[in-house]
Amino acid sequence: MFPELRMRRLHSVLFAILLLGGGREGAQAEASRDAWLRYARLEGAQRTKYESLPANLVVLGDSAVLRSAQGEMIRGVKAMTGKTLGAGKNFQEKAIILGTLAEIHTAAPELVPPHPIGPDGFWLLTTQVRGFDCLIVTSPTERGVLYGVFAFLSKMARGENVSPLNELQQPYAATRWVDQWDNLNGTIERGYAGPSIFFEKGSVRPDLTRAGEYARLLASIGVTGCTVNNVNADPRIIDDSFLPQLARIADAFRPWGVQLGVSVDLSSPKVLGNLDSFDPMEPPVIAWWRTKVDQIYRQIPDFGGFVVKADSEGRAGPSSYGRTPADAANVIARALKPHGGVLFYRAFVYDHHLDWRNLKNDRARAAYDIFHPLDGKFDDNVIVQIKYGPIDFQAREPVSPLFGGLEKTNEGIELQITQEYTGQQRHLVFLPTMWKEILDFDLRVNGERTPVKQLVAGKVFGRSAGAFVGVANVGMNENWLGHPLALANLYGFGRLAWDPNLSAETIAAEWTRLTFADDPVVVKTITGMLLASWHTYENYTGPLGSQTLTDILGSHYGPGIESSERSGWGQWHRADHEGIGMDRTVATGTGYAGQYPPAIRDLYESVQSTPDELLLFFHHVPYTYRLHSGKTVIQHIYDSHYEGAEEAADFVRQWKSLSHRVPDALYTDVLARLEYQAGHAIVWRDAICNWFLRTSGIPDAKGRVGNHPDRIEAEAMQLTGYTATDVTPWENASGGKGIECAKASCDASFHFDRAAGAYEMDVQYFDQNNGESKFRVFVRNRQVDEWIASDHLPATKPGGDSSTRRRIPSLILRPGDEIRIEGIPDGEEHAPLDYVELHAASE
Ligand code: GCV
Repeated sequence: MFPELRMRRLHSVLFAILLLGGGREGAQAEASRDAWLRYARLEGAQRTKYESLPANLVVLGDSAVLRSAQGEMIRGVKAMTGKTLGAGKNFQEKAIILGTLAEIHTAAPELVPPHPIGPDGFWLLTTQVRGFDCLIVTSPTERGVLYGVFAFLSKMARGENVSPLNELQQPYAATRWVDQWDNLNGTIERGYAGPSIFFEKGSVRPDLTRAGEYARLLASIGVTGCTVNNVNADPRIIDDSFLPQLARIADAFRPWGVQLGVSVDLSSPKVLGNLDSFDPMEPPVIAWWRTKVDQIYRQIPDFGGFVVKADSEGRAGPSSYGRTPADAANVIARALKPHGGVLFYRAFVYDHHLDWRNLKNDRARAAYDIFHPLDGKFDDNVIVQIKYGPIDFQAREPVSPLFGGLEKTNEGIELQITQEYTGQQRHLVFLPTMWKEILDFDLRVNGERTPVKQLVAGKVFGRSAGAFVGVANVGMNENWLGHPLALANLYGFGRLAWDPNLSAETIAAEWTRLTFADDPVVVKTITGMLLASWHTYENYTGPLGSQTLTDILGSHYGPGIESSERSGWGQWHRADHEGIGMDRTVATGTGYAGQYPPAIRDLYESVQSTPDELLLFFHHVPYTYRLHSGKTVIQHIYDSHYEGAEEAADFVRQWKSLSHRVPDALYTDVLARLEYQAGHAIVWRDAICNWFLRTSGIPDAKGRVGNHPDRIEAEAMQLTGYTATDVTPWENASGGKGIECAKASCDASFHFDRAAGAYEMDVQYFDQNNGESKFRVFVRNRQVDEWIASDHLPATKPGGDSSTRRRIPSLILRPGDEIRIEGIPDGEEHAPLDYVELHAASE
């Protein structure tokens, strides 16, 4: 190869690698493990605002948590203002004072909060004590003092006035936990940001730095506990030999007031304890749990408790012995009780071998059918942990009726921070917007106003506990969740658990300010993108409450419309040639609507009153059914998918307006992800629209579906070495086909036949994770681009998961020009191509 050509290729490969993800290391470093705790240096007037802040810090008491509070205050003030706080004397000079209410009261009895403060609540107060100006951060608990410090620093970082200050905050729900689905081998079920920060190769990691850093992040948003292992639990997690290792994680959490929890397998007494059974009512089993729990508390005195997934997706459960979830939960809860531990029993219990032919069968009914009759039978240190919807973290579901079905039982809501069904952190989806709708939904229990947030916080029925649980699945990636903007979901979860009355907009703006800067353009643009993103994703992935039309049998990522049908998993949408939707009415369907209190049952029972966005969750209707919007169902499907894809493309344009306003590496990282998302939104759009066009036989009134005049199918090109292959399911490739190369290299070419000019060319190809094919593009035999298909999409074959695009921004083309794509396969990936699309460059 000529040196000049080699250099050019090297440059273009480097560029390609940068775009495809190789450049993300630097970007992630910049996004930083500090996430929203960057404490960026304040400039000018912003800094002057805090000049009167006392220069000394007094800490009343000594404990690991108070030392964290002290260290955080020093770190934050120094980073933002440059000022190093000195150690002050107790109420003998102007100072910042940190301490519990009891300590403050001893030193200054006149300081009495305006209202009583509960545990974890805090009071921020600027006042004079013995003639000295003081800033007091206090709480009944040391953890609350730490939360107060974080709240104070957040105010500074967002440029809020902190003098005068008299603010009392109280968490809405007493229990605010995150769950991690980490396996002991270091992988994470439904984790999209690298390996576990806790485990590797069957043990706890020797270096738990990240676990400590995670606890700091959790504390900053008021999260009190973290369950570190998968709910599909490996029994070894509580094996005698493992407990000292767990104790190390608890040590890393403790300074931040985060309690350790673990998921346990109900068969543990049999598997670990060599008992004949794990029947929760058998005395040896009861004794086994008691001994095991006592042993745990000897090593981890502040252990938080267990999570149990049982009789669900193949997990062992009490049904094996004809026992109920309450029987199983109470036995373990009674072992935890003397130590103050909590048992989270998941209501995600269902039969995944349902007969799909029976139109009365309905997985959505399961949680209520099983748990409602047990109301009042659970001990008071059990929390029934309920997923927000009756199915499984879909982009749109009604709220679970079980929230209203437990009056004498503690309950908690399970939200999913990790984006399993919402784009797996490759798509931008800000989930607090959805969570707000769920939490604010008024279930009208007993005919009263009973929003979900009040029910799950235990406020409606005066329960002793209530909980918000978020499945986070952070990993070793520098920025914890993979997509830099996905951190807004972790932040948003904590903020809503603390105060579900905050608006999604407030949370988005707060997070943006803390993470990026106070530049109004940045805040407005990113906040706007975040707030739009859930609807955008819903628009291009699944219509009208029919659930995310993804591959439910595999990755849960790309389109897989029929994967949910004709199987026992019960995520049916029942689309056929005439119509779509599950009839869940009492009158003619599965009766699910009847699980809601009367006002809500009536809302969903009637097709007329069911809101459009949930129509297909509750009713089977013809494609020609007219929505409240005036559109037919089929036209809505077409329009919403085109709108969604356009909105995703617009995110790219919006982000580009921030070039030079956010750090370069971060800018590049997010841009590459948004460009990928815009391309994948088209894959989704086309798969769903084409499938419904073929199934319904009703054309798109706007003529778009199935018509792609700018597209040249790969299988229609002149092929040298390449052969056309069918893609399954057919709708996941344009024209149902792609091309693959079974040789060392192959060519696909065509002649340009449009007006001369500058064009943007999209090459749609398939990037599998079992090879790294190379592609080169030539125009008139001159190479114009090359790249390596080295992304790690969840796919080993051409299809909707692997389909991705390469955009070549500007090509000068003349009629008759030959455009040739050379594919060089690698491993199991046969340089697969789908199509090429050309748009005038100005479009
Ligand atoms: C941890 C869904 C997910 C599973 C998950 C399960 C659960 O089915 O796909 O990965 O298992 O929910 O919440 O238990």
